[in-house]
Amino acid sequence: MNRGSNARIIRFAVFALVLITCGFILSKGSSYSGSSLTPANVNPGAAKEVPLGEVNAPAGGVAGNAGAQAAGDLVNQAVQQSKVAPNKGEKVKATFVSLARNSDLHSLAGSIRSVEDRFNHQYNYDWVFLNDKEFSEEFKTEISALVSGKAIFGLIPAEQWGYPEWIDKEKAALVREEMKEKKIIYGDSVSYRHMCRYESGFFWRHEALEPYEFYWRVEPDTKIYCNIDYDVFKWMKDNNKAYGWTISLPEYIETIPTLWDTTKKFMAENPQFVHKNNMMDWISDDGGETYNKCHFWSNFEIASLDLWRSEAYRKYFEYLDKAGGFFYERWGDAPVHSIAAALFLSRDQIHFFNDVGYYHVPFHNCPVNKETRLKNKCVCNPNEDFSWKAYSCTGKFHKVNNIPRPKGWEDYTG
Ligand SMILES: Nc1nc2c(ncn2[C@@H]2O[C@H](COP(=O)(O)OP(=O)(O)OP(=O)(O)O)[C@@H](O)[C@H]2O)c(=O)[nH]1
Ligand SMILES: [Mg+2]
Repeated sequence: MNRGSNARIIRFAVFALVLITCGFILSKGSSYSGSSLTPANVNPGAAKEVPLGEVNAPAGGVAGNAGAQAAGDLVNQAVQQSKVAPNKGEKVKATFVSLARNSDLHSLAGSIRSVEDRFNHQYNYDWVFLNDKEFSEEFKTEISALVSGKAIFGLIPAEQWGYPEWIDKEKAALVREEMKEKKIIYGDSVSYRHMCRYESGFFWRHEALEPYEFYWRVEPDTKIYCNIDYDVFKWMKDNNKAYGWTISLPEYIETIPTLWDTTKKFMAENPQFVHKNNMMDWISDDGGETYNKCHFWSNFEIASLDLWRSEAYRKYFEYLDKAGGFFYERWGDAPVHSIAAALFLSRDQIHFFNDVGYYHVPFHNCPVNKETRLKNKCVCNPNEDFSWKAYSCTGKFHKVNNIPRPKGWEDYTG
C-alpha cells in the first residue's frame, strides 16, 4: 500500500464521516416535533386542514435552498396531483343515501350512474341504501357494481315504518279515503306516508349513517346534468353550510293544512331553538303568521346530518309526530325539512347549488349562465330550467338573502 492510496482512504473516511453526521442531523431535524408531543398526547383531530394544492413544509424543516427546493417540489406535485386526481385531497365523512324498494333497482341504477359519472368516480364516497324490506341479492349485486365507494345495505327497523301507538288508524283510513276522492297526489297511500315520516324523522338515526357527517340524498329516476369538479361535501364543511338544494317550490296546501299552526305552537313553547339569523322571511310573507308554502324539493339534498341530530330538530320532529299530521294529513319530508332548516339554521348555512344541474320529474334545474354550462359540460336545456319561473321559490331565496342571481336569469322566467 503506498502513501497516495493511504491518503485516498483517509479522505474517503473523512467524507463518509461528514455524510453520516449530516444524515444524522437531518433525520433528527425532520422527526423532532417538540418536547411535549408524545404519541400519547398527539391529537390527530387537531391537525390543521390543508387546502387543496397546498402542503405543509416537512416538520422541523430542511435547512437552506435544498429545503426550499424540496418544499417547492412537494407543492408542485400536490398541485399536479390535485389536477389529475382530486380524490387525493382530504375527504369528509360523507355518504350518499338512497331509500329504495327492490323494485326501484333499475330506476335507481340510472341515478347512481349519473352521480358517479359526474362526480363520485373522482371521490369514491360511500353509498348507503335503506329499505323497509330486506334488499334482494339481485339488487345488492347490481347496485354494488355501480358505486365507486363502499355500498352499505341497511334494513329499516319495523317500528320506524309503521303506525306509532298514538295514531288512530280508523281516523287515518278515513282521511285517505277523503283525499282519494279529492284526487290529492299520494293522498290514499299508506306507504308514501311511512316514507315521508321516515325521511323526516329516522333515516339519519340509522346505524349505517352513524359514521358520517354529511349526506347526499339520491332518488330513482333522477339526473345530474353537469360535471362537478370539486368535492361538494368538503365545500359544504369548509364553508359552514348545513343544507344544500337545487329546486324549490310551494307545497300543496291540502297535504299540510295544520303543519304551520303546529310549527307555530312548537316555536312558542321552544323559542330557544329558533336561530336569531333564521330565514323566516323565505317561508312566511307576514312575519310568521302564515306559511307561504315555499319548500326545498328534498329528493335532492346535500346536507349535514348534525342538522337532524340536533336537539332542536329531534324535539321538532317529536312534536310533529305526536300531532299526527304524517297520517291524519299527508305531511311531506320536504316541507318539514325546509321549515326546520329555515328556522333552526343561520340563513347563510343554506346553499343553492346552481352549478350541478338536476332533474326529477317534472322539474329541471339547468344553470342559465352559459359560461357555467360550458365549463361544467352540462347537458340540459336552460329554457326548461325551473329556478326563475314565477312558480319557483328560488327567486325569493335570492331576494331575501340579498344573493345576486346568475347572469341572464331574466331571460328564463317564462
Ligand atoms: N323502501 C321503500 N322505499 C320507498 C317506498 N316508497 C318510496 N320509497 C323511496 O322513497 C323515495 C321517495 O319516493 P318517490 O316515490 O320517489 O316519491 P316522490 O319523489 O314524492 O314521487 P315521484 O314523483 O313518484 O318520484 C324514493 O327514494 C323511493 O325509492 C317504500 O314503500 N319502501
Ligand atoms: Mg321521487
